[in-house]
Amino acid sequence: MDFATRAIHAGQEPDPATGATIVPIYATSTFTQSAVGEHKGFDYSRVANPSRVALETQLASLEEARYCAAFASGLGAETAITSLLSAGDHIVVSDDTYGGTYRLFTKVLERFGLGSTFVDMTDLAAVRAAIRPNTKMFWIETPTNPMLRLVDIRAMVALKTAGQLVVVDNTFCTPYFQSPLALGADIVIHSTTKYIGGHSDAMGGAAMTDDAEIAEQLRFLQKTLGAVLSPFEAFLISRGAKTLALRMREHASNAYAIATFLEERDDVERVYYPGLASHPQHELARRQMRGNGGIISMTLRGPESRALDVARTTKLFSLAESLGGVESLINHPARMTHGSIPKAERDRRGITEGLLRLSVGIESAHDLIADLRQALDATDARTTPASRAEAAGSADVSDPERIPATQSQGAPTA
Ligand code: P1T
Repeated sequence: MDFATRAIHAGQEPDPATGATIVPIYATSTFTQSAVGEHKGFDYSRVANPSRVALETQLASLEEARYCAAFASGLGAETAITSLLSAGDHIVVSDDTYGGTYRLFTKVLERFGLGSTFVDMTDLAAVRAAIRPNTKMFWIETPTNPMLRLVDIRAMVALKTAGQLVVVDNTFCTPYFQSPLALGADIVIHSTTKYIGGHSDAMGGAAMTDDAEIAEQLRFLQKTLGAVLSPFEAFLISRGAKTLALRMREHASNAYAIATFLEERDDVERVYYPGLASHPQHELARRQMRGNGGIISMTLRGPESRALDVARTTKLFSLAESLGGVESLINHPARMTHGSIPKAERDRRGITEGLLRLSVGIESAHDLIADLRQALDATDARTTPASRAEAAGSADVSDPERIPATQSQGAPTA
């Protein structure tokens, strides 16, 4: 069956007790047993819950995986996957990852004796040089967050030897646009908070694999670490996932239109989007991905204050962390999503003060472009700092929809 059909039908059998067409929210922590050990396959919701199982079946089908385990967040899934390893093991990680992933690896796993080396995975020689005798895992984000660099999954799989696992974070592409397991990866991880849920109303994560032994270990870790998805969140994410195909097509076509618009502006120094011919790995994108997704980053000309001004001047693009919802978001990675990465590291990756990341929603592309145009024009790089401050200040008073300046200065929160 095709993707769009599986998205709606996989795991969604009518409820056996009532015939309810939509899988109910099984809001129960426990299940009554008829005798000790005699039950209908469920005994305690941390271990398994029918709403979660329905979602796991649906997501496994979308990723064309044999197994899926759902977690309370993307980081919950990451915690479980990295817990497959032991103290003394080593992970090679792509050096441009979500800031929270960087924080987990450097601030927590390191303390438990699980070392990691961050490396530019677009450079295979650098990856080879980073491999140690105790390397047990390659952790790949592709496209990377927020620089939209691509990692060649097949080439990475070719590097691995027995006993090593290749893990791919497929959050940005989703299974609609990229199939890491088919390219040889061992585990796919998702923040289902993003495109899979798709409506910015639920936190979740998932790990998929074709390997029965890994799946069994992940199930063990799911119930043992306890970062499980609630039945209500499972319902929301499952409902969102049913329209994943439709949404991804819209995200990608809107993003392409916006990336093209941005690339033509003199006051935008650089646009990062794998669908642009100017992207250094455009060929790899065409080979590895079936579409380019909805995330664009751009480096603006002018000082950091201009990027902050743009971020608070857009009206349809909400200034917020996260991505992948139907509504458009704008984010200043250096101060927000990637604030937990030290500045020197950020600068090395290109996460400068002038960088903005857009999560392009499924509103009208025409309206989104108009919104970006007015924000860029209002904060033109050629205006003086004084006139910018004046323009921003007066607009704050006159326009109730405008985000107050203080909100753009917040400490990294996620
Ligand atoms: O937020 P959570 O569901 O725990 O997912 C973590 C995560 C994992 N992988 C990728 C590629 C991600 O982008 C994220 C979360 N990212 C954001 C919140 C963000 O704004 O980039």
